[in-house]
Amino acid sequence: MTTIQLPETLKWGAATASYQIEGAAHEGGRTPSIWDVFSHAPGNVKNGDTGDNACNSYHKYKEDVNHLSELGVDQYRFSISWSRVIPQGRGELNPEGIAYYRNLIQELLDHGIEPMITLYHWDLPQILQDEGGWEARETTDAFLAYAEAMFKEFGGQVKKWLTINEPWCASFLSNYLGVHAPGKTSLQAGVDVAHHLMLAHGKAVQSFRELVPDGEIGYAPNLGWLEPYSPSQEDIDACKRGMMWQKEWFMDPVFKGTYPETLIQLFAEHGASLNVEEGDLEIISQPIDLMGINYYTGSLGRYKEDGGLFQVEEVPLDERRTDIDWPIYAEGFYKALTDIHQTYGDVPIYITENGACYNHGVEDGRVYDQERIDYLKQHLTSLSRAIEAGVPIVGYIVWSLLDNFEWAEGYEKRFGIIHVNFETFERTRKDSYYWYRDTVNNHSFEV
Ligand code: JJW
Repeated sequence: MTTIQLPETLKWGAATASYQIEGAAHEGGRTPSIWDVFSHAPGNVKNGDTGDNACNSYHKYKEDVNHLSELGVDQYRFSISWSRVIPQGRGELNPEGIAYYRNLIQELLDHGIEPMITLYHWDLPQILQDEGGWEARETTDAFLAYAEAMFKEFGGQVKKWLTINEPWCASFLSNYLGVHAPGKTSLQAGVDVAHHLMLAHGKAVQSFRELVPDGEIGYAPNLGWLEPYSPSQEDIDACKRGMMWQKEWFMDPVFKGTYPETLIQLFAEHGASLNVEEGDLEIISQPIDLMGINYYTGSLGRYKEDGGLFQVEEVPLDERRTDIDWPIYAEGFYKALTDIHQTYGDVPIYITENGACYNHGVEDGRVYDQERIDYLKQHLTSLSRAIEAGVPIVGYIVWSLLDNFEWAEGYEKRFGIIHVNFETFERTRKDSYYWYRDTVNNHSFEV
């Protein structure tokens, strides 16, 4: 046995997102988001699942905070539903929506758990989508107004903030690949949405400095790792191009104030242009206090002439995959973290999401999810190596506290360390919950 020792100073957390857990879609003055509309349209989500009820955390948040408290984590990362707090997208605040988050925050603080708020975790008010959504530049100002209202309401108690979750998913996966809401399939829409999300991020950061001067803010891009299949320059370049879409496209503008030329040209060859106005990149490259990284998967990558936009094909390492079919590649986590540190410097990093999909059910009151424990051990071992290599990692937040609405995959795909029965909303702690509790309390685990 080997003991993997994490620093005593590392912050531990668990994460969720509003549309994935709250339910109560028609309660408390909430209006539909793009995910309500998308999930209710046939064919978009497996089994026709919707977030109407989800985990019912809108009503069960106290029980959830109790589970967090017994878990012993330092932080809880959750997101605010824009449609709940500003039902018309712009303008008036909804007191019932504000009260829900105020109560949740108070409950967390009463249990000694630090809240970390994500402002945009994909659930744009549908009323704004009807006006063009993130393709419209005006939406960045609606976001700014929403962000400012939240900073004013909650900035006194909440000091850790994230603007945008997984901008690659919210732009390209949602507007070019058509997999997530609003389900469009236009590269131009993907490019426009991506830029507007980053502009919205920058605008919010600017105003955060005045409204929450003692707080910390960042964003949470997702990335996978592609390891060249062979040492050939072709494969090396193919992997670089493949990763550029998630890495450089969403990080260069923030840390360098530029977009990668190679990709601008590639998009242009496919008929899409980048529409940047004077001053945009200065806004986007406002210094941030923390960088969120969401990491789940990686592969070998090999050059392929007809391998899509980037001429790369993924060659999974072996047969080990989670139940959502994503290859397990813990080594890629270490490589991604050291690579980002090398490319972008010393910004403090939170792992804002890492976790595994396994669909175990409850047997005699227990959930035997040893596979999830193994996944977490492997990834925390990579994290430990990255910390030893000097990557400034300050926190690790597991995805997810609860099984929940896994977007286009519906409720079938379970990422929680707590099992949820989606008929009764009963929670059952999995073996991984108890393993994570011990790891959090000991700052170490055995492999
Ligand atoms: C890519 C599907 C090819 C969430 C993807 C689908 C194939 C046409 C998990 N992170 O639920 C990425 N998640 O809310 C945020 N991250 O392609 C949190 N990325 O398309 C978790 C899904 C994802 C994806 C899902």
